[in-house]
Amino acid sequence: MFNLILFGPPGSGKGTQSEKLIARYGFKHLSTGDILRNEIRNGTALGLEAKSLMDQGQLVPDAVVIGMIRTALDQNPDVNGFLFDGFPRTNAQADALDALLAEKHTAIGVVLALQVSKSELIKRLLNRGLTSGRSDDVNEAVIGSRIEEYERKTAAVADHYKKLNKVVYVPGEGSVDEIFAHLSDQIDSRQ
Ligand code: B4P
Repeated sequence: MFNLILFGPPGSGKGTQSEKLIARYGFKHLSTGDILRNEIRNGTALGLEAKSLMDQGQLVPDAVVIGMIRTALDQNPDVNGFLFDGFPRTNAQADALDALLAEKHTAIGVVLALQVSKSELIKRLLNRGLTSGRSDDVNEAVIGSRIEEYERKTAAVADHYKKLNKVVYVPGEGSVDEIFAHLSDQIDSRQ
């Protein structure tokens, strides 16, 4: 089993590249953002709680997303590997993920960290907001809060995995196919 984390700030291309990676490698895609948006669409209590936080650009509580990931891991016992997209976003989430994978006698193989400048992130998210219908993409102040949350709480997750020698930085600017080629090279060299 080979598990990877696609890591980076909001708008760095995690969702975009995940689609291509699951098509090529057959990973099971686990995007906490997608799971949360699905809960919102279905009008669940969890979705309602998440929506108000997401609309302000804040993170959803750790216990909520860790519970979601625990359920998803239990529901997929026979996959070749997981691609974690947008998770973990805090050190508490990273500790929980390591423990959940250890229970299943597996671990994170590599953390691929996309590097994109702040101005490019803002440009991409505002651009996506024109068509995505995502309320967290239309307002520059909310986009700013999401980037601040990343700097305050999520950037440290890279340090957690650096101590384990698992982080590889990949340029996140350029064409989608160029970036995909860099990511694929990293995966191919480990499988
Ligand atoms: P996510 O759904 O994870 O969304 P994201 O960070 O905004 O998006 P992503 O990085 O995947 O977007 P992409 O670059 O692909 O999170 C949304 C919210 O959910 C969070 O703010 C938080 O509230 C909550 N949440 C999620 N997970 C959580 C967790 N674990 N803990 C707590 N809260 C959590 O796409 C951006 C745009 O860039 C697209 O329009 C794309 O077309 C474009 N793009 C991509 N690559 C490009 C390229 N190479 N060149 C030009 N444009 C490109």
